[in-house]
Amino acid sequence: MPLCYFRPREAAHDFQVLGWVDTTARTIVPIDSSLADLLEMPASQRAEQIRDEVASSDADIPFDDAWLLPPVDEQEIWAAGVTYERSRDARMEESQTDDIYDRVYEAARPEIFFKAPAYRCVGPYEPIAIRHDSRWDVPEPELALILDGRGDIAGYTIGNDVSSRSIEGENPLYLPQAKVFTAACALGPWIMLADEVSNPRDLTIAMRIERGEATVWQGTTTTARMHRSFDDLIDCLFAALEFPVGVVLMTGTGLVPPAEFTLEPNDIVHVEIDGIGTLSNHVRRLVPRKRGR
Ligand code: DO4
Ligand code: MG
Repeated sequence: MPLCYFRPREAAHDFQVLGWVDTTARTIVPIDSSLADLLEMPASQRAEQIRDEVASSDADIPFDDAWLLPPVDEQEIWAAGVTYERSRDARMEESQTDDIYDRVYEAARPEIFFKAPAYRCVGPYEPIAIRHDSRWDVPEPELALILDGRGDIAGYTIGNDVSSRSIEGENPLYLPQAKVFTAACALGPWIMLADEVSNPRDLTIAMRIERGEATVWQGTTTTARMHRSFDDLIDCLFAALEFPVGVVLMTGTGLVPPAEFTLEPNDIVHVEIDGIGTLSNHVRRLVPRKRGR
C-alpha cells in the first residue's frame, strides 16, 4: 500500500500529515513520522516503523474527506534528462545546437539538473503552470525515484517535469528558465514503496491530454526504453552531494508530443504509471510578475 501526504478537508491550509493509503477501502491511516524521518533511516527500520505506526493509529480517513498533497516535505527534486531516445530526438529538432543532446545521450555522465524545492511542487488536481513568456510548452511524464539518505530507492511516484521547449530551444543555457518556475513540477498521487513494485524497469507510462471534451494527444512508453540504469543516475546525483532527508529524482521523459503541439490553459494532463497510479493536473498560464509583489 502507498504512502501519501494529505490534509483533512476541514484542516488549516498549512496542515499536512503522512498517511498509509488503503486503496481498496479508499481510506487513509495517518501516521506520526514525516517522510524526512522515514528517509533518514535505513530501509529495514523504515518498514518496521511504518508497520508499527499504522497498527497503533486509531484514525481512518475516507478519501472523500482528504486532499492529496505532493508526497514530499523537506526533499529537493532533481531530474535527469535525455534518458530516452525520444527525448534526445525531440530536443535535437527544437534546438539550434542539436549535437549537445546526442553527445549527452551517449556520454558516461548523464544530464542531471535541479528542478524544484518541495514547497514549489504541486500535487494531484492542483494546477501546473506554463510561462507567460513561452510559446511552446509540454508536460514531461516521468517515473520519479524516492531516494533515502543513503541513495537507496525507498519508493516510486509520478512526476511531471513541465517544460518550455521554445526557451530551451532558443539556447540550452536557458535550461533553468525552461524548467524551473512556479508550478512546473507536479508529483503524486502517492509513493508506492519499493518492495511493492516488482518490475520498475518495465513499467508502462501513459499520458493523455484533454482539451474540452477532446483528447488532443496521448501516448505510451515503458521504462524498459530508458537508456540509463537507475544506479547510474543515482550515483551521479550522490557523487558530490548529500541528501540526509532523502531526495526525489525524476528519471527523464520518453513521451514528447509532436512539434505542432503546445499546452494551453485549462488542458488537463493525466499521467498513469502501471502499479503506481494516476497523476492529473490542469494547466494555467502564469501572469508576469513584478518585483516586490
Ligand atoms: O535537456 C533537457 C532536459 C531533458 C529532460 O528533461 C528529459 O529528457 O526529460
Ligand atoms: Mg524531463
